[in-house]
Amino acid sequence: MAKILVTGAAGFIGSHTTDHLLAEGHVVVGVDNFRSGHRENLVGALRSSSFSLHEMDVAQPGTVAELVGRERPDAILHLAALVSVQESVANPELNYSLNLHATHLVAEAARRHGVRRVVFASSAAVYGDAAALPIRENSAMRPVSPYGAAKLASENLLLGHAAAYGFTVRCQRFFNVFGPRQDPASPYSGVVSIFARRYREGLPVTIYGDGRQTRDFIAVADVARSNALAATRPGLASGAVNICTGRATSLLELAGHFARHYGSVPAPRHAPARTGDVIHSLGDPAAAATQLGFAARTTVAEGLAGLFSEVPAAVSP
Ligand code: UD2
Repeated sequence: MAKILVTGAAGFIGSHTTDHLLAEGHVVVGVDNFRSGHRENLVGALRSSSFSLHEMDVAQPGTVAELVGRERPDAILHLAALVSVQESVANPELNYSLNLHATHLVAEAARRHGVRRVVFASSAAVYGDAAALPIRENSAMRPVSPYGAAKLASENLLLGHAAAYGFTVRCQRFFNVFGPRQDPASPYSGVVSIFARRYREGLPVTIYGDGRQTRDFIAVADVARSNALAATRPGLASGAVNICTGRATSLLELAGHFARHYGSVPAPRHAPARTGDVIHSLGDPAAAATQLGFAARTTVAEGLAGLFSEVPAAVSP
């Protein structure tokens, strides 16, 4: 069993990953500053004697390095981030602090204290507008936002460090992750979390554009499993893989799943397409299968059914 330091442990992906690692019997050292994470996401983990939680900001020099020196983890799973593409456009400086400078501090902590492996939360945003689908890892990388640029720069920073100082880096290029605990609070939250809240409240959703745009939606339980594999699977070389399903779902199909479950909710409204919105995003999952032994198991319908069972379907009459 391994000891894994997870940054962003109280976040959406971080808390599911923490739960998964604990269930597999690993020891987890969690780090979060609760900027976008929530302590409630860790209620299960906090009951485990194999889990400790440290409130700190990974973007503050010295903090992670000091903790890594004390805890000596086998691997670091660096998931702490500014998660909104739109927020990165509005505040590029904060984006580079959280999504690039913090990565440099994590890489340095790994180097100084001899951590053998770093797993990084990268994104399909490194590709930008892909010319051809499905997107493969050797597709052109042309980020179209400060968010995508910082994720790509972080990948390169980590890969350079890993090669120079002899540790392994695994970059996980997440596609559209959805599931329980995804926070719908911001207008830029993930579309599934926004739809879930609106349908639950009996309110119409807004579809930007004609709704024919497609995404590769992957359930957070699958993403957590892929992170555990990247952190603990023996013998991995450094590299980057898509974490996706290889299946496309349009926004109209997505709304259809909700409408079938919630019945009498008003039909979606349409609004102009968002500036910079990618029309089609679909990943090729083959490299993750070869390198990590990972394949997503949950379909969109199954993942949504899990979400629906968490919340009452009844809407006020
Ligand atoms: C996702 C990731 C982002 C980045 C990117 C990579 C989320 C939240 N964001 O951005 O971090 O990795 O992929 O390219 O997972 N939409 C509506 N109505 C709504 C909200 C959204 O129609 O109320 C549309 C939106 O215009 C887009 C699609 O739904 O066409 C997905 O939007 P999103 O914000 O969930 O995710 P995306 O693909 O922009």
